[in-house]
Amino acid sequence: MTPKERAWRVADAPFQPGKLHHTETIYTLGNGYMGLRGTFEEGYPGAIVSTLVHGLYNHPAGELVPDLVNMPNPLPLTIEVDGERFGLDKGQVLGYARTLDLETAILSRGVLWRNSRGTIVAIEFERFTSLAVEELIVQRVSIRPLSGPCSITMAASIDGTQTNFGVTQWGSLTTSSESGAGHSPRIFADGLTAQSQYAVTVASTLLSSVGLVTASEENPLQPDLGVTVALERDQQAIFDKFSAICTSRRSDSPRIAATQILEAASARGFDMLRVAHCAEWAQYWHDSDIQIEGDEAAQRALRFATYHVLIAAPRHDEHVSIGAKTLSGPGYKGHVFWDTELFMLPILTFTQPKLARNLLMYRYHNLAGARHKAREAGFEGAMFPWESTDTGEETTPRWTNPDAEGKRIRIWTGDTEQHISTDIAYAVLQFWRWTGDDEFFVKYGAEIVLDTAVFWGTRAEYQAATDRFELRMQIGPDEYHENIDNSVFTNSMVRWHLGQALDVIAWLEAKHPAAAADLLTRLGIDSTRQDHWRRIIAKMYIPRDAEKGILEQFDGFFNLDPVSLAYWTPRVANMDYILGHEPTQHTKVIKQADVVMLMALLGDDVGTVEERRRNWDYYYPIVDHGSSLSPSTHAWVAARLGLDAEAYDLFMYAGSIDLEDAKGNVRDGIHGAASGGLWEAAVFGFSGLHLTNSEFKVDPRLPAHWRSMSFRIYFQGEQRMIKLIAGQPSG
Ligand code: IFM
Repeated sequence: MTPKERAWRVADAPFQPGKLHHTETIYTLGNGYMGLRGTFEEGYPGAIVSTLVHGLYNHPAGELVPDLVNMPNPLPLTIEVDGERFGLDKGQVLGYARTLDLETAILSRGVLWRNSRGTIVAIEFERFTSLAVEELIVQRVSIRPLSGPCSITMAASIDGTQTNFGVTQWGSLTTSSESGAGHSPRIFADGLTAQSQYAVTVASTLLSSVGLVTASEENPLQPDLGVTVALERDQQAIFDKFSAICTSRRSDSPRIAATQILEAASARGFDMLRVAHCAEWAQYWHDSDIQIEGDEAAQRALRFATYHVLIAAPRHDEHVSIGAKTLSGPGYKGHVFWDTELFMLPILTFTQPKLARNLLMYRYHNLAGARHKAREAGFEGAMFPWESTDTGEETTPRWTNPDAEGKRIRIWTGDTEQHISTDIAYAVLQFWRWTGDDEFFVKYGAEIVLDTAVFWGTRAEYQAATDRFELRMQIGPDEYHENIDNSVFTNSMVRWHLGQALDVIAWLEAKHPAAAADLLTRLGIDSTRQDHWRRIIAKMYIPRDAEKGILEQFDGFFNLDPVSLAYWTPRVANMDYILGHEPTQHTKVIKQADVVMLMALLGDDVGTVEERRRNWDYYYPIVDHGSSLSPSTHAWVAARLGLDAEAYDLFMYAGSIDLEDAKGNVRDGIHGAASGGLWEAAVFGFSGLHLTNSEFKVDPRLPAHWRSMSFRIYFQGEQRMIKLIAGQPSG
């Protein structure tokens, strides 16, 4: 590979079955509408096949929570060479190379395969989920006999038997085929989800450069399009499969919509579809790429991370959001967490503001669910769910699935990990300040910021004995400690949030008095409530050891049992797995950036560099990085504290979580927050991008061997280029 190719490509050769699930995840394709896991066209034993569409949830009977529906699989291509079925677990694989080109979002694979009779063929696969036509999947296979003439049978099918690990989502699912004059035959799977009642059509057509394609419905729920051809040695046969996935979330008749997409795709043909797709990707990269000179590995990791946020970001739909595992696998059932707003959103706010707005609108449209959750818990305002789907209601499961001994663990995050309401407000304010999108803010954003403030105003508890406000029964970012009192992170963020809310009111009243009056009346924010917020701000309790100048992560944290992480080394398993869920709660080991997360978000507001450094010195040695959200945040803060070596190591660690499967769990899907977090570590950490009163500034701390780092951002509607050159100070 050339240096350019190395910086843009993720590849594997030879085939390693042990890495099957890892590579399925990292080779996921997507276009902000659907995610198509990188499984093989011909299948492989044990493969985790997954085709997910944003917003298409269903809550199956007997399951704890809703899940993203695993669609009928549109990928299958069965190839027979002289009657023998091709597969990487069959015959002899003489050559294999697979490449995801991040620049064009095209996955390709070349295989040299010999069947048991000695016939050798070269097979080339290519596929993409079109960025120009979101519902469209494009596949091409070319086959060339190398050892002599042979017969090839190609069958392109839709697998309607696909489930979510054995759980079916369909109330009804039927398959059919259509062979009409003037078009190549088509096959269909039409389904209606059992609980959520979404209608779905998956449709495919197959174009062959040789032979006549016919449809068959011989296999129940697996219709196929087949063609058998006799090829001379070196004669190439090309098969193009186009598939469309349409749902009633977008069209009244998904079947008609899918048919029209296939007709249009067949008329344009593979090459034109590819050109249109690549043109859209070129624009994506023009806006969102970070270029690093002097570090190929970091460059590739950043592009890989950026790619995975971009393929997951909804482009034309403001009623859906990105789940923690994007659309790349079954993890967390497609549920949306704070990962989106605090980790994945910034890259979009700064480089693709229209897409960031879509994601924030998802929260706006789901305010009803947040208000419902607050009311149910006895509060006012809006308390966003810890895990969210298409309804906006809380969808965190209350229990884990039973283990081998039938034991279940209570999951508390849906009840008490409440900081998400402030995290969302933080993201709205960040978006507004950087984009200057007053129209969004006045109409939608302010309502999110203010109604979540209303919630906190009723949630904060006044303790007369100490004359202070407290927040009890919380889970901070460090989920190893549940239902604790006075999380420094949460209390500090809430204090900050209420202060911002008061500023927002003042701004609205000055600039948009009519809108202000309407909003404040609707949300019941009168002067008494505002005075109450001022009291909370003045008297919010923030636990700290004043003598040592260190924040105490929550009440009683300093008295917990110390644990030496060095003792438990080398270690891939998380500490709560090693020590046990309950015992870990009594230790001073933390799951992820917590006080450090606060320092990332609020920077100087948390203290001087020296004060923050003291906190870093205390918390860094006890962090387990048991969550993929942790290393990138640490890298960001380390860079700001001038800890250059740590910053770079943590940055590369964050970059390896998915690319190298550093935590051994990528089979479940991409860690979307680790991807977005890598961009944050580069931009907020290494470049030091920050806002001053009316402009932005950088304060670079580039890793010593980086010659330069360049990127574009949108600031107040205008695209700006930032180029940082090693050794050159810039302010
Ligand atoms: O949101 C995170 C949380 O911070 C740590 N556990 C996993 C969640 C989803 O990524």
